[in-house]
Amino acid sequence: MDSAREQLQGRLDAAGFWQVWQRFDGDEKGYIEEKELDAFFHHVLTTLGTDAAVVEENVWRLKQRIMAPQDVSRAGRVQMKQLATMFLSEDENFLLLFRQETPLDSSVEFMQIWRKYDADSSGFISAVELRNFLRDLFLHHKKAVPEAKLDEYTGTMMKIFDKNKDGRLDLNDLARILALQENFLLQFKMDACSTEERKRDFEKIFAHYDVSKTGALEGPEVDGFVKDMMELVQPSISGADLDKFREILLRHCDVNKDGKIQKSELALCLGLKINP
Ligand SMILES: [Ca+2]
Ligand SMILES: [Ca+2]
Ligand SMILES: [Ca+2]
Ligand SMILES: [Ca+2]
Repeated sequence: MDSAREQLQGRLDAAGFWQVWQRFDGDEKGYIEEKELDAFFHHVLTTLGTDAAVVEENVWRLKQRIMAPQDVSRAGRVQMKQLATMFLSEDENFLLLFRQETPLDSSVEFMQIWRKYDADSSGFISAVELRNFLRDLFLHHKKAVPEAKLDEYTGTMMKIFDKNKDGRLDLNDLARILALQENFLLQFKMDACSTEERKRDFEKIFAHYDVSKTGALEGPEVDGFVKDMMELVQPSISGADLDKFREILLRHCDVNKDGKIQKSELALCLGLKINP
Protein backbone atom coordinates (compact mmCIF):
# COMPACT_ATOMS: atom_id res chain seq x y z
CA MET A 1 0.00 0.00 0.00
CA ASP A 2 1.47 3.36 -0.90
CA SER A 3 2.14 5.85 1.82
CA ALA A 4 -0.01 8.63 0.42
CA ARG A 5 -3.03 6.40 0.77
CA GLU A 6 -2.07 5.22 4.23
CA GLN A 7 -1.83 8.80 5.38
CA LEU A 8 -5.16 9.75 3.90
CA GLN A 9 -7.50 6.95 4.72
CA GLY A 10 -9.79 7.62 7.63
CA ARG A 11 -8.93 11.31 7.84
CA LEU A 12 -11.82 12.43 5.69
CA ASP A 13 -15.37 11.64 6.71
CA ALA A 14 -18.24 11.02 4.30
CA ALA A 15 -19.52 14.59 4.73
CA GLY A 16 -16.08 16.05 4.00
CA PHE A 17 -15.68 13.84 0.97
CA TRP A 18 -19.16 14.74 -0.24
CA GLN A 19 -18.46 18.44 0.10
CA VAL A 20 -15.51 18.22 -2.25
CA TRP A 21 -17.29 15.74 -4.51
CA GLN A 22 -20.25 18.06 -5.04
CA ARG A 23 -18.05 20.81 -6.43
CA PHE A 24 -17.25 18.46 -9.27
CA ASP A 25 -20.46 16.48 -9.61
CA GLY A 26 -23.11 19.07 -8.83
CA ASP A 27 -25.94 17.22 -10.53
CA GLU A 28 -25.06 13.90 -8.90
CA LYS A 29 -24.22 11.80 -11.94
CA GLY A 30 -22.02 9.60 -9.77
CA TYR A 31 -18.81 10.18 -11.70
CA ILE A 32 -16.35 12.91 -12.70
CA GLU A 33 -14.23 13.31 -15.80
CA GLU A 34 -10.70 11.96 -15.74
CA LYS A 35 -9.36 15.41 -16.58
CA GLU A 36 -10.88 16.78 -13.36
CA LEU A 37 -8.87 14.38 -11.20
CA ASP A 38 -5.98 16.78 -10.57
CA ALA A 39 -8.29 19.48 -9.32
CA PHE A 40 -10.28 16.97 -7.28
CA PHE A 41 -7.25 15.58 -5.45
CA HIS A 42 -5.98 19.10 -4.99
CA HIS A 43 -9.18 20.02 -3.17
CA VAL A 44 -9.12 16.92 -1.00
CA LEU A 45 -5.52 17.45 0.03
CA THR A 46 -6.10 21.11 0.79
CA THR A 47 -9.20 20.22 2.82
CA LEU A 48 -7.08 17.79 4.82
CA GLY A 49 -4.53 20.53 5.49
CA THR A 50 -1.74 18.91 3.52
CA ASP A 51 1.43 20.96 3.47
CA ALA A 52 1.39 23.04 0.26
CA ALA A 53 4.94 21.92 -0.52
CA VAL A 54 3.92 18.28 -0.93
CA VAL A 55 0.45 18.70 -2.44
CA GLU A 56 1.64 18.34 -6.03
CA GLU A 57 3.65 15.25 -5.26
CA ASN A 58 0.71 13.66 -3.48
CA VAL A 59 -1.70 14.55 -6.27
CA TRP A 60 0.63 12.72 -8.63
CA ARG A 61 0.77 9.66 -6.35
CA LEU A 62 -2.99 9.51 -5.92
CA LYS A 63 -3.45 9.76 -9.65
CA GLN A 64 -1.00 6.94 -10.26
CA ARG A 65 -3.05 4.84 -7.96
CA ILE A 66 -6.44 5.54 -9.46
CA MET A 67 -5.10 5.08 -12.97
CA ALA A 68 -3.64 1.67 -12.16
CA PRO A 69 -4.67 -0.78 -14.88
CA GLN A 70 -7.54 -2.47 -13.01
CA ASP A 71 -9.08 0.91 -12.21
CA VAL A 72 -9.01 2.40 -15.66
CA SER A 73 -12.31 4.09 -16.22
CA ARG A 74 -14.53 3.77 -19.22
CA ALA A 75 -15.02 6.81 -21.43
CA GLY A 76 -12.63 8.91 -19.39
CA ARG A 77 -14.81 8.80 -16.31
CA VAL A 78 -13.92 8.09 -12.71
CA GLN A 79 -16.73 6.73 -10.55
CA MET A 80 -17.44 8.10 -7.08
CA LYS A 81 -16.99 4.59 -5.72
CA GLN A 82 -13.36 4.44 -6.89
CA LEU A 83 -12.49 7.69 -5.18
CA ALA A 84 -14.54 7.16 -2.02
CA THR A 85 -12.78 3.85 -1.44
CA MET A 86 -9.44 5.66 -1.46
CA PHE A 87 -10.32 8.04 1.32
CA LEU A 88 -13.09 6.67 3.52
CA SER A 89 -13.37 3.95 6.09
CA GLU A 90 -15.58 0.97 5.23
CA ASP A 91 -18.63 2.26 7.11
CA GLU A 92 -18.39 5.81 5.79
CA ASN A 93 -18.07 4.36 2.35
CA PHE A 94 -21.17 2.31 2.92
CA LEU A 95 -23.14 5.43 3.91
CA LEU A 96 -22.37 7.02 0.57
CA LEU A 97 -22.67 3.97 -1.59
CA PHE A 98 -25.33 1.60 -0.24
CA ARG A 99 -27.93 3.28 -2.41
CA GLN A 100 -26.05 2.37 -5.56
CA GLU A 101 -25.78 -1.26 -4.51
CA THR A 102 -29.41 -1.73 -3.60
CA PRO A 103 -31.62 0.53 -5.72
CA LEU A 104 -35.34 0.60 -4.94
CA ASP A 105 -37.89 -1.06 -7.19
CA SER A 106 -40.45 1.70 -7.23
CA SER A 107 -41.92 4.78 -5.60
CA VAL A 108 -44.22 2.46 -3.68
CA GLU A 109 -41.24 0.90 -1.93
CA PHE A 110 -39.83 4.36 -1.35
CA MET A 111 -43.08 5.56 0.22
CA GLN A 112 -43.22 2.49 2.46
CA ILE A 113 -39.87 3.53 3.86
CA TRP A 114 -40.95 7.14 4.17
CA ARG A 115 -44.15 6.24 6.08
CA LYS A 116 -42.30 3.78 8.29
CA TYR A 117 -39.53 6.11 9.42
CA ASP A 118 -41.58 9.30 9.62
CA ALA A 119 -42.93 7.65 12.74
CA ASP A 120 -44.75 10.72 14.09
CA SER A 121 -46.23 11.56 10.64
CA SER A 122 -44.81 15.06 10.82
CA GLY A 123 -44.06 15.11 7.09
CA PHE A 124 -40.33 15.18 7.87
CA ILE A 125 -37.64 12.75 8.96
CA SER A 126 -36.07 14.07 12.15
CA ALA A 127 -32.54 13.21 13.27
CA VAL A 128 -33.94 10.61 15.67
CA GLU A 129 -36.00 9.06 12.90
CA LEU A 130 -33.00 9.05 10.56
CA ARG A 131 -30.98 7.34 13.27
CA ASN A 132 -33.57 4.55 13.40
CA PHE A 133 -33.40 4.23 9.64
CA LEU A 134 -29.60 3.98 9.70
CA ARG A 135 -29.65 1.43 12.51
CA ASP A 136 -31.99 -0.80 10.50
CA LEU A 137 -29.97 -0.22 7.35
CA PHE A 138 -26.73 -1.39 8.98
CA LEU A 139 -28.54 -4.34 10.57
CA HIS A 140 -30.03 -5.28 7.23
CA HIS A 141 -26.54 -5.37 5.76
CA LYS A 142 -25.31 -7.38 8.75
CA LYS A 143 -23.04 -4.63 10.01
CA ALA A 144 -22.73 -4.11 13.74
CA VAL A 145 -22.46 -0.42 14.59
CA PRO A 146 -21.96 0.89 18.14
CA GLU A 147 -24.52 3.48 19.31
CA ALA A 148 -21.89 6.23 19.43
CA LYS A 149 -20.98 5.60 15.81
CA LEU A 150 -24.64 5.67 14.91
CA ASP A 151 -24.87 9.20 16.32
CA GLU A 152 -21.85 10.19 14.30
CA TYR A 153 -23.25 8.73 11.09
CA THR A 154 -26.62 10.37 11.66
CA GLY A 155 -24.80 13.69 11.91
CA THR A 156 -22.87 12.91 8.75
CA MET A 157 -26.00 12.08 6.77
CA MET A 158 -27.75 15.21 8.03
CA LYS A 159 -24.77 17.30 6.98
CA ILE A 160 -24.91 15.81 3.50
CA PHE A 161 -28.62 15.60 2.80
CA ASP A 162 -30.38 18.24 4.93
CA LYS A 163 -30.14 20.85 2.20
CA ASN A 164 -31.93 23.73 3.94
CA LYS A 165 -30.21 22.98 7.29
CA ASP A 166 -33.37 22.94 9.41
CA GLY A 167 -32.36 19.70 11.13
CA ARG A 168 -34.86 17.46 9.35
CA LEU A 169 -35.18 15.72 6.02
CA ASP A 170 -37.95 16.31 3.54
CA LEU A 171 -39.33 13.80 1.05
CA ASN A 172 -36.93 14.82 -1.71
CA ASP A 173 -33.93 14.61 0.65
CA LEU A 174 -34.79 10.99 1.42
CA ALA A 175 -35.28 10.34 -2.29
CA ARG A 176 -31.64 11.41 -2.76
CA ILE A 177 -30.42 9.21 0.09
CA LEU A 178 -32.16 6.22 -1.44
CA ALA A 179 -31.33 7.17 -5.03
CA LEU A 180 -34.83 6.52 -6.24
CA GLN A 181 -34.74 5.50 -9.88
CA GLU A 182 -36.49 7.19 -12.76
CA ASN A 183 -40.18 8.03 -12.50
CA PHE A 184 -42.12 5.00 -13.79
CA LEU A 185 -44.73 7.19 -15.45
CA LEU A 186 -42.19 8.94 -17.69
CA GLN A 187 -42.26 6.08 -20.17
CA PHE A 188 -45.90 6.69 -21.07
CA LYS A 189 -47.20 9.24 -23.52
CA MET A 190 -49.88 11.10 -21.67
CA ASP A 191 -51.41 12.57 -24.82
CA ALA A 192 -52.15 8.99 -25.73
CA CYS A 193 -53.17 7.91 -29.10
CA SER A 194 -55.64 5.10 -29.59
CA THR A 195 -58.05 3.81 -26.96
CA GLU A 196 -56.40 0.42 -27.19
CA GLU A 197 -53.02 1.89 -26.39
CA ARG A 198 -54.39 3.88 -23.51
CA LYS A 199 -55.99 0.78 -22.04
CA ARG A 200 -52.76 -1.16 -22.35
CA ASP A 201 -50.82 1.64 -20.67
CA PHE A 202 -53.40 1.81 -17.93
CA GLU A 203 -53.07 -1.92 -17.21
CA LYS A 204 -49.29 -1.58 -16.96
CA ILE A 205 -49.52 1.44 -14.70
CA PHE A 206 -52.06 -0.11 -12.38
CA ALA A 207 -50.09 -3.34 -12.10
CA HIS A 208 -46.93 -1.40 -11.25
CA TYR A 209 -48.48 0.45 -8.32
CA ASP A 210 -50.71 -2.36 -7.06
CA VAL A 211 -47.69 -4.10 -5.54
CA SER A 212 -49.83 -6.20 -3.20
CA LYS A 213 -52.00 -7.36 -6.15
CA THR A 214 -55.28 -6.67 -4.38
CA GLY A 215 -56.96 -4.95 -7.31
CA ALA A 216 -56.87 -1.67 -5.41
CA LEU A 217 -54.24 0.92 -4.52
CA GLU A 218 -53.95 1.32 -0.78
CA GLY A 219 -51.53 2.91 1.69
CA PRO A 220 -48.05 3.48 0.20
CA GLU A 221 -49.34 2.32 -3.19
CA VAL A 222 -51.48 5.44 -3.39
CA ASP A 223 -48.52 7.50 -2.11
CA GLY A 224 -46.18 6.11 -4.75
CA PHE A 225 -48.66 6.82 -7.52
CA VAL A 226 -49.30 10.34 -6.25
CA LYS A 227 -45.58 11.05 -5.97
CA ASP A 228 -44.86 9.97 -9.56
CA MET A 229 -47.92 11.78 -10.94
CA MET A 230 -46.98 15.03 -9.23
CA GLU A 231 -43.36 14.79 -10.24
CA LEU A 232 -44.35 14.66 -13.88
CA VAL A 233 -45.22 18.33 -13.58
CA GLN A 234 -43.09 19.42 -10.62
CA PRO A 235 -39.41 18.47 -10.27
CA SER A 236 -39.64 17.38 -6.65
CA ILE A 237 -42.35 17.53 -4.05
CA SER A 238 -42.30 17.88 -0.27
CA GLY A 239 -43.93 15.60 2.28
CA ALA A 240 -46.65 18.20 2.84
CA ASP A 241 -47.35 18.43 -0.93
CA LEU A 242 -47.64 14.69 -1.10
CA ASP A 243 -50.19 14.51 1.69
CA LYS A 244 -52.19 17.33 0.12
CA PHE A 245 -52.29 15.73 -3.33
CA ARG A 246 -53.08 12.35 -1.87
CA GLU A 247 -56.13 13.83 -0.24
CA ILE A 248 -57.23 15.51 -3.47
CA LEU A 249 -56.76 12.31 -5.46
CA LEU A 250 -58.78 10.30 -2.94
CA ARG A 251 -61.52 12.92 -2.88
CA HIS A 252 -61.88 12.67 -6.66
CA CYS A 253 -61.31 8.98 -7.23
CA ASP A 254 -62.37 7.10 -4.12
CA VAL A 255 -66.03 6.90 -5.07
CA ASN A 256 -66.97 4.19 -2.57
CA LYS A 257 -65.07 5.98 0.22
CA ASP A 258 -63.10 3.01 1.50
CA GLY A 259 -59.79 4.86 1.50
CA LYS A 260 -58.48 2.76 -1.39
CA ILE A 261 -58.52 3.31 -5.11
CA GLN A 262 -60.00 0.34 -6.91
CA LYS A 263 -58.92 -0.29 -10.47
CA SER A 264 -62.30 0.78 -11.82
CA GLU A 265 -62.13 3.98 -9.75
CA LEU A 266 -58.76 4.93 -11.15
CA ALA A 267 -59.90 4.17 -14.70
CA LEU A 268 -62.92 6.40 -14.22
CA CYS A 269 -60.73 9.11 -12.74
CA LEU A 270 -58.42 9.01 -15.76
CA GLY A 271 -61.35 9.06 -18.15
CA LEU A 272 -61.00 5.47 -19.28
CA LYS A 273 -63.61 2.81 -19.71
CA ILE A 274 -62.37 -0.62 -18.79
CA ASN A 275 -64.09 -3.95 -18.55
CA PRO A 276 -64.09 -5.16 -14.98
CA1 LIG B 1 -41.18 12.86 11.53
CA1 LIG C 1 -34.30 20.01 5.84
CA1 LIG D 1 -52.91 -3.11 -3.53
CA1 LIG E 1 -62.32 3.12 -3.25
